[in-house]
Amino acid sequence: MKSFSVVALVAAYLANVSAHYVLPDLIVNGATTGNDWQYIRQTNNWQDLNPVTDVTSTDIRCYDSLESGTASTTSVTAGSKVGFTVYGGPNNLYHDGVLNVYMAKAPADTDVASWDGSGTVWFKVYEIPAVTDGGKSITYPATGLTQVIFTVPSATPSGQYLIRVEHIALHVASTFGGAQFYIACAQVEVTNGGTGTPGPLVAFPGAYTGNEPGILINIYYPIPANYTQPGPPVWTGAGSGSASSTTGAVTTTKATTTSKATTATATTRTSTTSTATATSPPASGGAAQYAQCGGQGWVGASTCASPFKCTVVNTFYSQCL
Ligand SMILES: *[C@@H]1O[C@H](CO)[C@@H](O)[C@H](O)[C@H]1NC(C)=O
Ligand SMILES: [Cu+2]
Repeated sequence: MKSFSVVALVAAYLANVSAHYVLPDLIVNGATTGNDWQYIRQTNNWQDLNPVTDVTSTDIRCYDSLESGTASTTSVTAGSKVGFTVYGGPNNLYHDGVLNVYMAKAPADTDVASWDGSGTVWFKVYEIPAVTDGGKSITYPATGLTQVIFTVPSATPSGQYLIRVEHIALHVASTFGGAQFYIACAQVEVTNGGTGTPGPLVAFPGAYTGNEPGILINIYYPIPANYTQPGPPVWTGAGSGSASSTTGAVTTTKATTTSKATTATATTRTSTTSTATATSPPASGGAAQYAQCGGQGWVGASTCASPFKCTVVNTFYSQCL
């Protein structure tokens, strides 16, 4: 958290007794870009770090109802890796829980910076479910992450998007409203996009009722024999058209705010090194540990790298375990 004042740091430190967190910085191709809340909408909990627990509130979308919405938009290449940093006490996704990343395309005539993300417009691009083994144990690969990194599907059409990350902490989720949602929304312009049709689409609020088996759950006893990840299946873009080349070009537009006047400093940084990122499943050797390897609609790799086995988690998701 780079731009916190000392007062804010102390306030945040005091709030840390309950081990909460925020996701304030965008990562583009492995590098943290801009300042805190520059490309990510400042969330209501930027100081107290408290989660959203009401899945029917509009704050389940981007958790920014009390903030003024001054984030900038930065470019990301379709097919490239994008992510969020984690700040809190400690600086990681501390609680046992699961993670989802959704994207939503702003209407063609609307600047994403002034778009609220309402409507049935969100599709899932990434998830990290809990891992179960029939009741002996349950583990959470998302827990402890200091950053969340995922690939923007190369078939994603070019245009302006919100990217919404949610970590669903399940440590007190055994009563209704107990699950804690740690949320952030980034503003990006996807370039070099493809011709896919993202879906299935859901709305926030609307995607969850709070009664889902993966949200209203006692994770301790009895140990869940299986886990159902909340939300629709991941859209990988597999099978859809994608951009002809991946150049790894990054264009960053920084809006530097000085007092009340806004001085827009356009900084264009184009990487000349070709860093074609592998977005398709490995041709040989199979998918990595924890990677998806099957499920309804899945058309990616169905084999796992040794020694992992493709294991059915639910109808929509099989995973290399
Ligand atoms: C486990 O699977 C059963 C049968 O499909 C389902 O009813 C239950 O909700 C699942 N439990 C969780 C925690 O997802
Ligand atoms: Cu907490």
